[in-house]
Amino acid sequence: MEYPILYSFIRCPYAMRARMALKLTNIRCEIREVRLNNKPKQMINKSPKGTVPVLVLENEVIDESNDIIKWALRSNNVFDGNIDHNQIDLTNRLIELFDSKFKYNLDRYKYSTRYENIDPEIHKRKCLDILIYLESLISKEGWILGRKINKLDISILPFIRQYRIADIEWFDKQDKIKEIQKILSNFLNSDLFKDVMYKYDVWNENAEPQFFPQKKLKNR
Ligand SMILES: N[C@@H](CCC(=O)N[C@@H](CS)C(=O)NCC(=O)O)C(=O)O
Repeated sequence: MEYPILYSFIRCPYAMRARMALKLTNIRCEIREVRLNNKPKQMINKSPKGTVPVLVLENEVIDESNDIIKWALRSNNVFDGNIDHNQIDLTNRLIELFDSKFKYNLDRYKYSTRYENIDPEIHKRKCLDILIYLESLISKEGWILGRKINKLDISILPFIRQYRIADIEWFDKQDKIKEIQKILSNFLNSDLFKDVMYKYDVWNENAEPQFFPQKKLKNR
């Protein structure tokens, strides 16, 4: 197997964070763009739980986005030195907060018709409260906790992006999350984000392999 295989879906925030980690660590993959309503059997054979992203290695299948990030950083920890050691705990706690509480409320706000007896406005507000808390921790140096991009940025900005998309005009007017608006806007305009949002054809077993990242890499 020359390259790892990444099953991915362009708009999935978990797949986005995995693609960013692979891009930043300069790891090239064969990318298989999937649709969630038509998952390829090859993916399900490797990971029966049926979520993306899935990274298939020679002797291992990694099907949790946080584990893909961990694996990518093991070979090339590009974030080392980007934050103070005492911020590592905070980073992990914030990722956990977004993966659990923020995501829970985001789903009930954004996809409210999928749930019974809920008020999307309550969940919109709960997400905003989490963002106001995050705002109080922001470094004002460019990224969430410092001058350089970090695991926290790639892990949670895709979810904040989704929250914004649900009501862009409203989000952009919120004056208690001004730093988050700035960071998100820089993120959406970054080359990194553009590269990970490159539109690949949906994979099928007869198609020519497609590779991620698109651009030729320097070190591999
Ligand atoms: N905990 C998983 C969650 C991944 C996840 O839930 N991905 C969604 C797409 S954003 C998915 O594949 N859902 C399956 C489906 O909708 O059928 C991870 O971090 O990788």
